[in-house]
This record gives sequence, structure tokens and C-alpha cells, in this order.
Amino acid sequence: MGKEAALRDGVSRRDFIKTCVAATAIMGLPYSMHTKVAEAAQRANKPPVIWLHFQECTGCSESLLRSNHPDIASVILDTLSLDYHETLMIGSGAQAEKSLHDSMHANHGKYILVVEGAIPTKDKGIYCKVGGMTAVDSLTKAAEGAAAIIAIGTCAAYGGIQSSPPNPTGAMGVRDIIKNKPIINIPGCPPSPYNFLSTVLYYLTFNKLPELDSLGRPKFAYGRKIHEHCERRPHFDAGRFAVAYGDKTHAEGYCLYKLGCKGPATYANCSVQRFNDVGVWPVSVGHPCIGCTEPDILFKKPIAEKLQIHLPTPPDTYAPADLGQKGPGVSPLATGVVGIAGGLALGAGAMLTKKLPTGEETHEKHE
Ligand code: FSX
Ligand code: SF4
Ligand code: F3S
Repeated sequence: MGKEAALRDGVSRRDFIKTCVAATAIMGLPYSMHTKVAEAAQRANKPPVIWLHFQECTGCSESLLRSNHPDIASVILDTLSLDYHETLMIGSGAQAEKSLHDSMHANHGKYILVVEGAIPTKDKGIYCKVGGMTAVDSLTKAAEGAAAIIAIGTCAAYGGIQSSPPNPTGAMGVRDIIKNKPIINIPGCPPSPYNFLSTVLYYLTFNKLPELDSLGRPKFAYGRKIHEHCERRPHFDAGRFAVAYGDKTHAEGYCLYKLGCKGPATYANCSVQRFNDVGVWPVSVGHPCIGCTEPDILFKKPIAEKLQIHLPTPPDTYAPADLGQKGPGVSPLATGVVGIAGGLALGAGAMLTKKLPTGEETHEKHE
């Protein structure tokens, strides 16, 4: 993206650099690397992208393109050559099909295939068809000429809600069907738009795929449990739990573990990166994490079910609270508030930069 293009599209140079700085921090790179990342985003030769939709709610595209600020969408749309995207393209029917086939042919072996949504495999795949082709056939055909595949959202990565028991359509993730291509999973329902952006920028900056964990997720974004950085963590450590929605314990910001929070087993960066450009995430607004980045938790374990914690991890961002401090000392509410304030002050990027996942430490300890 050139400076002119960015300004034309309503994104100032400052916002563009700010977005690159945030993406650089998520990748766990030093601050100074943002200039290299910005350079990569502005290169003239945009990689072609074919984006397929299958069984899903389109929330992944929505969260990516309708973020509060236009920065992320603009950077993505200006950095990539989005040749085919069913919900964004103007053309339809035979015209759209032609552009898909033309792009696959012209860019054979070079394009990035982005898949959104699960793929139904039962009854010869008849439960999802586009242009007369089943999702399985469309995926297999598009995957043949792809340099790499990004499965965006938990549906495309692992099957998502469609694959929850009894999985009537035999819904699966991309990795269950395509075995001979590099696949990067960006789970979340929907995923953080920054995790997709950072993955694309990593690829463009270093010309290689980021290091992945055993579930195919970039370690830089999914290398740690949200429980380690949660602002309610001091309450968890002090044994102060919300016991019902809307009661005093909930209103005072106590830990949501007893309401079913899956944070202690969920690998993601939402407690650090947060959403909607206003610093919120599910737990900060009072809802337990439902483990939306985890194939064995999302829609597999009841939302209200209490998680068994097998391998506890120590807190990382917020200081533990003193178990004995019940009386006139620091109140439970205050520890939560201090935690939130600390999180906002430190900033997501700074924390992630300091807390790079190290080597093998990820899913050996997966619970
Ligand atoms: Fe799935 Fe994407 Fe959940 Fe929806 O399209 S990951 S249902 S929020 O958004 O695929
Ligand atoms: Fe936060 Fe949930 Fe962990 Fe409690 S259980 S500290 S609410 S992530
Ligand atoms: Fe998903 Fe849990 Fe984050 S539900 S958005 S992984 S807090």
C-alpha cells in the first residue's frame, strides 16, 4: 500500500504505522521491526488471495472488515490482491465463477487460499454447494494451486459449531481434508482480526510461515493461556469467585471460573490484545471465556461447566493477591481495578513483546 492509497482510503500514515506497530508487537518482534513490517506491507507485488466461504456465519470476515477503525481492513485490502471473496465481490453467478477460475489458473502455485467456514463431508458433501460444486470439491480444487492455506476462524480450522455433536453434516476443518499443503489456523469465533493481519504481515516480511503449535496456530498469538494475563486472575488466586450472573460477586469483578470460564485451558491472546479497539474482551465484560480457540472445548463442553484444571499455570501480568487480605487492606474490587488499569497502561504490544513463547512450551502442557 502506498502512502497515497492509504490516505485516499481514509487511513492516515499515522494510523497505518500504528496498525503495523500493533501487528509487530503481536508477532513478538522488537518495536524497531515495525518499519520492516510496514515496508513489506507497502511492496508493489501484492500476493493474490482466493477466499472461500463454506459453513459459517461470516463473522470472521465481518470482524476483520468492520473493525471500529478502518486501519486493519484497509491494510489487509491494500496489502493483498483479493481476487475472489464471495461476500465482498460485486460480480455473481457465472461471472464470479469465472474470476475464481481465472485467478486460480493465472496464479497457480502462488496464491494464498483463505478458507472461512467448516466443510461438510457427509452424504458426499451435499450440505454446502457453491456454483454447483460441493465445498469438499471446491476446497480440494482451490488447494491444489495454493502456496499456503489460512483457515480463518474455528469453523475452518477445526469444524467449529457445525461439528458439535451430533455433527449432522459431517463438518470438518481444512486440515482434516487437505494433507499436502502448509495450513495456518487462526481460530476464534470469530478470531481477532489482528491475528490474521499479523500472520499475513509475518509472511510478507519474512517470506516464510510463522512457527505453529500442534494445532496449527501461530505461536506468537496462541502461545499462552488467557488465564495467565487475565485481570481477574488476582481473584482466582485469592479464591474469590463470581457465583451468579448479576450478583455482588459478579458485579465486583471476581473470577468467572465457577461460571464455567475456560480461560485456564485456552490458548489465545485476547486477554492482552483485546477487541473492538476499546480494550474489551469477553471476560472483561463479565462473560466467561468459552474456549473459542480450542477444538476440544468450543461447543464440545457446556459453557457453564466447570473446567478441571490439570496443569495450573502461574499468573504473568498481574500480581497475585494476598490470600489473607480480607479486611481493611486492598479490597477485592481494587485488585481487579488495579489489574485492569495496569493492563491498559502497559499496553498489549509491550506485554506480548516481552512474553514471547519459548520454543517447545506450548501444547506439551495443553489441557
Ligand atoms: Fe465460524 Fe467465521 Fe464463528 Fe462465525 O465466518 S468461527 S461461526 S463467529 O465467523 O466461521
Ligand atoms: Fe480470568 Fe477465567 Fe482465569 Fe478467572 S478462570 S482468572 S476469569 S481466565
Ligand atoms: Fe474466545 Fe475465550 Fe477469547 S471465548 S474470544 S478465547 S476470551
